Amino acid sequence: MSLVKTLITSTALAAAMLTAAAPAQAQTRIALVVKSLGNGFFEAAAAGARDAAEEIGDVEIIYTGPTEPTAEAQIEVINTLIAQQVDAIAISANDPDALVPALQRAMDRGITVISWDSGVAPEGREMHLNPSSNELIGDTIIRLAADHLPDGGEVAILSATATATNQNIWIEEAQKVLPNYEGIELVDIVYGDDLSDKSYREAQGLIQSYPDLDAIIAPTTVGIVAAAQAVTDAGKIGEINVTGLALPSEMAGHIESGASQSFAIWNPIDLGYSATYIAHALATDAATAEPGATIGIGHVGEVTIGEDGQAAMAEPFTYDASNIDQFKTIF
Ligand code: RAM
Repeated sequence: MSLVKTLITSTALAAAMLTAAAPAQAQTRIALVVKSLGNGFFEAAAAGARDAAEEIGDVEIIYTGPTEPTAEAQIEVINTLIAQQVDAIAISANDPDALVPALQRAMDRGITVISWDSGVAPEGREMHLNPSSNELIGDTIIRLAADHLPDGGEVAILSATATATNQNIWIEEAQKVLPNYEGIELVDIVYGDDLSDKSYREAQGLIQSYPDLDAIIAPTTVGIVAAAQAVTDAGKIGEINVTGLALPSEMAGHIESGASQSFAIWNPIDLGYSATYIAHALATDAATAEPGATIGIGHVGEVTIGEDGQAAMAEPFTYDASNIDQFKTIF
């Protein structure tokens, strides 16, 4: 690109020749497939994807996903995208294995497939982009609860779907580090399926089943808001701290009320932006998804693919009453 620019500015003749010789650049159609539509986290990621598309130029973003977060519904979406002959599919998966046959069909037809946020098993994608290190996220969600329980206490996890790759890995990592947090007891893990009403009912169930519960940890932006509302409605603010992963825009009120002391998240806009840069680089053969390959991701920098076919972005950032106002208008 910069070489082309230099030539163009060097002489008018070269510019004319270049213009005449350059073939029309084909548009790259990248489908950003999310777990479900209507989730603010994915809408923020889609905004990042559109930013990337605008910067790269000649990229069309097809933001799509099912209304409910199930693998079956995502398979239908994938089949439609195969029929539309998109150039790339960048998916946040509702199940690591169930999507593999459909995504393999896509790859057989020359479609670039990557997963981001919530991964697909290696045979169903070219690479996976993690928002951060899984170990770090697992440790962070326990630490957020433990920070406010100096004498220990009972905590329960309210997750997304039982098959979500990302939440399941984070919970596994959280359980590994639990012994490092003296006195913190994990009493239950329940699933709200990233649906507000089901998450609310599951949080109510936890509140009723565990009268001494000290914290609900929801590693999902949908679950955490529902849990904070359930704690508020049960009159348990100050008794049960709701924490986990959330969007500042969706949790500002619950930080203000005290239903949540703090929570963490990475930048979802940057995540969608980066997934788009990677999908574009692979779809246009500007990069290959091999271990050790480094792929440029615009203003975010670059990522290097590890031996396991995965790359990771930034550390999660913690939000609380001291900084939420700065971020609640961004995502
Ligand atoms: C929800 C989704 C998403 C997850 C975030 C933290 O929006 O489950 O996959 O990364 O929460």
